[in-house]
Amino acid sequence: EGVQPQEYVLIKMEVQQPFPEKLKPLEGKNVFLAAATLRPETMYGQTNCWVLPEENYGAYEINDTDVFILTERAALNLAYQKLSRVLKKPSCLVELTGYDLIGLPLKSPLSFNEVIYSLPMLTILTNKGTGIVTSVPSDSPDDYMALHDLVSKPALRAKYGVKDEWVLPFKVIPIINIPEIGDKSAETVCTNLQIKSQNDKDKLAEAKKLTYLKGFTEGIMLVGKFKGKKVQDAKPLIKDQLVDAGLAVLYSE
Ligand code: A2H
Repeated sequence: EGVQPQEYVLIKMEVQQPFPEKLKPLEGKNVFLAAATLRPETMYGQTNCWVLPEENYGAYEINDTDVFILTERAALNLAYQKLSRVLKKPSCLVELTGYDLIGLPLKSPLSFNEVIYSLPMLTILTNKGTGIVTSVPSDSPDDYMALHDLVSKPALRAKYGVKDEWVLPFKVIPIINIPEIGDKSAETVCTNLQIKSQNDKDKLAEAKKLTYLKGFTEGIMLVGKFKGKKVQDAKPLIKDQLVDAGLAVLYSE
């Protein structure tokens, strides 16, 4: 962990009805997978959500109406940031694992895809964020490769019970232009570097170096309310818009 606190935007990805058996006790509440992101301006391009199959998650009461699914570690931090029904105390309604979350249909703020599914990602770190990550394969090399793995490997889909219709057709949505790289920077850089899978750590680190700084300093929004604006100018505006509309909350750790 760094010296400076990291501020994440938690995107409220709403679980759609009907709830599966495990989530039935939550019937009547607004239930969200709470994805931690540093890039709220990319939410237009969400194609799915990521969970870690072997991780423990819980459904925590945030207030009288909202329930967030995330790790216990994150729930405890949230409780100290006034994001718990009981002050400083996480209130868990249902204990879950990542496996329970695979295949959940979600409605996520700003996403052009109206329904997206929760899918397995094997590189999620358990010691940061919420353990839930939203997937934007146009602009995140990690997301692009994890999705590419599921699309190109039927055996991987079978292993985690991922239905074909949750990942296919695989469509990367252009949302940001980066000069000299293009409109789908993550896909372009992963292809150019011939990255083989989500586990190709060194090459993925290189891909991220090539895209992130440039995306932030030179990227231009291709879509949404701030189309034509620079990413660095649009980002705080989109963050505020999401928070003000109750579609996201801020969280530090
Ligand atoms: B970002 P930092 Cl388009 N394990 O959101 C692994 N990755 C995690 C995580 C976890 N526990 N929690 C969050 N993340 C991801 C969008 C995005 C992100 C784009 C481009 C870059 C990018 C869509 N995925 O992150 O280590 C989340 O993915 C670049 C760093 O705390 C979150 O933002 O700095 C970011 O990593 C947080 O990473």
